[in-house]
Amino acid sequence: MENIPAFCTQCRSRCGCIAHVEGGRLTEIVPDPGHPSGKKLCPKGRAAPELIYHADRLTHPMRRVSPKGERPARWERISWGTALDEIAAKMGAIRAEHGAEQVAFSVTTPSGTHMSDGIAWVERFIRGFGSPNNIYSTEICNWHKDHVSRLTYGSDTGVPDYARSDCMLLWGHNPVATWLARSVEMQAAMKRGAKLIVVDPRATLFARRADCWLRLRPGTDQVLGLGLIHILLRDGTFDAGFTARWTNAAALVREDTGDLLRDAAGGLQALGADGGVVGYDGQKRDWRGPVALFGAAEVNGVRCRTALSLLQEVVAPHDPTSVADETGVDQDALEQAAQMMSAAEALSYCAWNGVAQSRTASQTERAMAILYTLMGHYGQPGGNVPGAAAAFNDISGLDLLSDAQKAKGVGREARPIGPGNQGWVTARDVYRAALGQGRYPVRALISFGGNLLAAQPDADLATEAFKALELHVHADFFLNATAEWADIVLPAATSWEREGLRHGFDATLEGQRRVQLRPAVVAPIGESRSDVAIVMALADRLGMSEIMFDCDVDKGHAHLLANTGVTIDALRAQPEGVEVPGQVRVRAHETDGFATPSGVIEIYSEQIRRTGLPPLPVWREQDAMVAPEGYPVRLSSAKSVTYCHSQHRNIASLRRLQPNPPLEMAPDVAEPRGIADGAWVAVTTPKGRFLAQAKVIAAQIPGTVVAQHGWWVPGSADAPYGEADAMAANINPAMDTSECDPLTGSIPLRSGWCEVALL
Ligand SMILES: Nc1nc2c(c(=O)[nH]1)N[C@H]1C(S)=C(S)[C@@H](COP(=O)(O)OP(=O)(O)OC[C@H]3O[C@@H](n4cnc5c(=O)[nH]c(N)nc54)[C@H](O)[C@@H]3O)O[C@H]1N2
Ligand SMILES: Nc1nc2c(c(=O)[nH]1)N[C@H]1C(S)=C(S)[C@@H](COP(=O)(O)OP(=O)(O)OC[C@H]3O[C@@H](n4cnc5c(=O)[nH]c(N)nc54)[C@H](O)[C@@H]3O)O[C@H]1N2
Ligand code: SF4
Ligand SMILES: [Mo]
Repeated sequence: MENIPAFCTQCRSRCGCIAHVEGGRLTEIVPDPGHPSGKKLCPKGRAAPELIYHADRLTHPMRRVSPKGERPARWERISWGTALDEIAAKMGAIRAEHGAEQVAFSVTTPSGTHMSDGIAWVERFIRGFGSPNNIYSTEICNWHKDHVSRLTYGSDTGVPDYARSDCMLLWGHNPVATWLARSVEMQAAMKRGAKLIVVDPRATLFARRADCWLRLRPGTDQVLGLGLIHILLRDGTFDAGFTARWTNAAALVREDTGDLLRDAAGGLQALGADGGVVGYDGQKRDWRGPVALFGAAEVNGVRCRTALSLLQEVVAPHDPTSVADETGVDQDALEQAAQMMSAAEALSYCAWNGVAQSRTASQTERAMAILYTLMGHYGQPGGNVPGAAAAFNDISGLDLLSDAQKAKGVGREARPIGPGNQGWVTARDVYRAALGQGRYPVRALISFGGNLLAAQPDADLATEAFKALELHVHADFFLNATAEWADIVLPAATSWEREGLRHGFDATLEGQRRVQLRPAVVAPIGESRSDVAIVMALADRLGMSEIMFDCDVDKGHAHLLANTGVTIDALRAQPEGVEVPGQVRVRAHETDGFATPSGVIEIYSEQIRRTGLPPLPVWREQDAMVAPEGYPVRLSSAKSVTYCHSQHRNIASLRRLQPNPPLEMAPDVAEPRGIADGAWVAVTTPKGRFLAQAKVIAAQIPGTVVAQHGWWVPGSADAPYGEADAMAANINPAMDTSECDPLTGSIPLRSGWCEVALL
């Protein structure tokens, strides 16, 4: 038996492991406790052999020979040469005749699939080809925490330094199910005595163990954030020193224009402690004199107020009583959470999907970032620390996509500082363009995994769009619901069947020093090929070889590592990975400032204001959640440890753990409707309907149900739906997309309304 050091790429945790291989077959994976994220493995990671050797794996390229939409689709086997020649020829022709933007792409999420360490190459190919249209789910996944956060901090929310935290805030994120290595670190911190605050409508494991659980109604997080800021400002329990020095809180805002007041050289101007005006010294990274955080001044006849005074006005309506009314959070718990945060020596936080899927996701992210800023722990030991352990060169090719091409991205005109800047677009914008409702028609869709029909709403629009496409290609391990519509499907190799490079394992700051070149542990099944091999073969045919490092993966990786002192040969010699010299820098702002346009944390955001949106996270009347007539129950969703999105229902060991789609129900929803645990129910929204099996949970916030997305396979033996209506349990057709977050395009997958009835 061979023991091969590896890591699992199946989810965001990226757990270090040892692969046991016998006679060329993977038999099992076991934890590698010496690895920074290797202490535990979950059931779906351990199911790797079942995934690799699954009877339904795609093993050769195929062309659909039945009409689009006919089910089951009929296929003929084709050679890789034929498939690649045909795809490249069509892509090249569309680019030459109409422009690269008319070829759209979709890439499955690197946070919940093996795309995790293929993504840089696939994106390099897409951007190098010149298309600004890549459906990437980022606006409902990570864009808020990783990019909206930049509008405030100048960088992402950073890595929570749990090893040194004494208080952890976990907000709309459930690492027990979705990020095992992070969950392990948090539990270790709790054992050490660190306090925990959880913001979640559901009684997750961490919510039940928390020192303070803010059990809120789905979709009301922004109000909660503003309420916590209200208390800090009311009591003066924020970090006034950090806030004054490192943010634009004291900066004056002109009442006439809403711009920040600037001196002739464009420098910020703050309210001085003596009531005058104080300039900013960009060299020293400090104000030229003592500043006041609250107050007003008249400067050359213009009335100005400090940014923090304006924030105080924004949070004024959100006193604890009204926050409790809107969010359902207990008032004492709210006060307790504010008190715990202010008392913390080292406060870290993390937030994810629970706050990223609503019409107000961006301003929610802003409220959380401002709250955290006011506490003064960003970049501090035990707080959230941005940056990597070494300077890695980016090979994902953002530099290859010109501004002119980016400007052509679908939806870019509506959201100028949204994900379109990276060439990431929403599914529905692409569908509409394919149907001729955009600035130009999208003629082709090339997908690297993903399951648009199951993981995204608007399936009807999607299938109309698919019918209109001139070329539709899908590379995957399996023929999923979306792949059935493709003209050509390509068999993709799993990460166990190919090499993969990961730099930084970010459950801890120390783990960020680990770089690992994971070897292929087994040979590819059938004729399957890695996504990287597929894009290289297409790049070669499209004359893009030079920009793809001569289609030589090692050359690209050598460039990625060029500044780190680590070589590819060293990585090959040590498959368990090597540590790069250097550490993640704490308090980097003390020497470098923050990477915002002003160099300080931007509580007042001129970048957002320039797009016509509020520069402070004001909760507007139209943001309030109002139940549509006849749909009184709040509807959200959450993930389980068993599955990733629409995957894994075909893995027998996992399906046994969770045979049916659950609907977690608060007792006050279940009881009056006569719904008992285990009953099958229909959930109806103004948009559609889905089926699920009731799970009544005593501690869940009243008035709320929480579903699980990703079901699109025939029901198990006791399910009231079968082969013919396999999509009956899919929640996304019932999700409304008519309104979206104006900055990012996020949609209200967590803040819907429904009615529930016994089947
Ligand atoms: N097992 C597994 N792991 C995964 C994935 C997977 O599909 N399965 N997917 C990966 C990907 S792509 C991602 S993005 C991450 C996501 O990781 P998480 O963010 O942890 O994912 P979720 O469980 O969807 O949502 C987190 C929590 O939000 C809560 N929640 C629901 N509505 C609200 C709300 O309105 N407000 C608040 N505050 N909380 C709310 C849910 O109850 C849930 O506990 O997981 C990654 N890891
Ligand atoms: N209602 C609701 N909808 C949601 C969410 C929610 O919480 N609620 N979560 C959203 C989130 S956070 C995300 S990220 C999206 C995810 O949405 P998708 O990215 O569409 O993810 P999946 O549905 O899991 O589809 C993954 C497909 O890619 C294939 N695959 C896996 N790895 C690879 C690989 O390395 N290469 C190739 N070529 N194929 C591969 C799998 O076999 C599978 O068929 O869903 C979103 N949809
Ligand atoms: S938590 Fe499970 S699926 Fe995710 S990386 Fe670890 S073993 Fe793999
Ligand atoms: Mo995601």
